[in-house]
Amino acid sequence: MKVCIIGQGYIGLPTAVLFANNSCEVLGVDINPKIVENLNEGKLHIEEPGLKEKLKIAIDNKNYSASTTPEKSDVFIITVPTPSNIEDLSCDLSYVISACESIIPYLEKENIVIIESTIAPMSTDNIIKPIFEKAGFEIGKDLYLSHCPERVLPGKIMEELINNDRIVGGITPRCSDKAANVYKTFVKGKIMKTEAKTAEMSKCMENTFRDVNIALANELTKICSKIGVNALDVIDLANKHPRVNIHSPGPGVGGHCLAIDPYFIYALAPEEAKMIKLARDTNDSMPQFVVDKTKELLNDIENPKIAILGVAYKGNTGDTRESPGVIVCHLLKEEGFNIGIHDPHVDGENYCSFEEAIENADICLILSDHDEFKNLDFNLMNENMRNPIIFDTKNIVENISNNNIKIINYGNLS
Ligand code: SAJ
Repeated sequence: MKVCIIGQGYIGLPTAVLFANNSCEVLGVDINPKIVENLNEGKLHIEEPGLKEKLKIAIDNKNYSASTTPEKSDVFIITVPTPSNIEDLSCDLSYVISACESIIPYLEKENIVIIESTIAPMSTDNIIKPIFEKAGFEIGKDLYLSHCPERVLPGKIMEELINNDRIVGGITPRCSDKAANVYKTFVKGKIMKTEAKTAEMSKCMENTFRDVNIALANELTKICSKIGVNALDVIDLANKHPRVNIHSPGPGVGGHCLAIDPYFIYALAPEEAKMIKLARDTNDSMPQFVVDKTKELLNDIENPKIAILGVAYKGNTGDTRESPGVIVCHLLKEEGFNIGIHDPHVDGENYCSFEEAIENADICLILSDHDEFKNLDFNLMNENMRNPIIFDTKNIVENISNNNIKIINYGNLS
């Protein structure tokens, strides 16, 4: 089976590598020539455990190559980004539409087309299907179109792509059958067949569920901070109830999924999607909450320096998309604070080493749950910080005994 995967990012590349290492001939297509050149040399532009080794195997076995243009294939899979439109927060399908148009010259009867990108409910029926019909195909008869949302967690993509259950939403039942057969190549989880629109809504709702529950934990933190209750103890104790699972509060919600997908639903039914919108607003308010609390902790220190540890939205990755850490830095800079930013997973001219960040700092603000921050060098911090205070918004710092450092987290913030 020849598989052409349009978009070689966080999802497209790992998916391409898995097909290639399961006896398929795979062409990974990306519009960025630099990414294509690097991939053909086995060089990655994303960080994902296990991916580099598996890409090397695929290239060595000549089962994977990258290109800027598609080729004739049996299966076409679209894995391009779907941002939200700035004006009405609806789902911006422009990349998906141009990816669909780019494969039309290479499409043949009996081909299978799968959209993996997260898209708003009804997009496959109302927008994507007509693109292929206009090109002369009859969906379900001579071209098989489905929406099969990816559901994997960055950092665990290589195992989750194989083991997670998979939703396959066809335009017709035959489309679902065809797509299900494609995924059987490497998926060990259950493959659940449904309609395209149900698959779209399920995917958007999975991420909305998490966003709303994180908002509840963040709201709890704000309430507890106001009335002097330990929010982290409350969560710990409440979660001992067999049917309660309060999520973890933090500096906000980042990434390309939870912070965006709820708006796809909201934009379709703003009058009804009240809780969904409120949760988004609550989570978006967290960076400012962190800034306000940081200012309170700094009290009256003149010209304070703030050390920022972590800007990635997710622990142990260098992913800064929609990251609350980046927003906190931006807000602090806007207010004229002197900040030193360190993230062991992110490079760039705005970042410095841990030592430089903490040098003469008056507070150390932890905004990502990287493993490196679990056991910080307290001696070094004691010697080099002007005021040894840590504000741990991710509740990650361990080993608090034997030091003079004051550790503030969402459990003792009032
Ligand atoms: N976060 C909290 N509190 C929590 C959990 C997460 O504040 O209790 C924050 C994180 O710090 C981060 C953000 O939420 O800023 C999102 O992180 P995440 O790790 O939960 O999720 P993503 O965006 O990396 O991946 C999600 C996953 N969806 C679900 O868990 C329902 C993943 O399975 C999806 O494949 C992915 O979205 C996607 O592509 O849609």
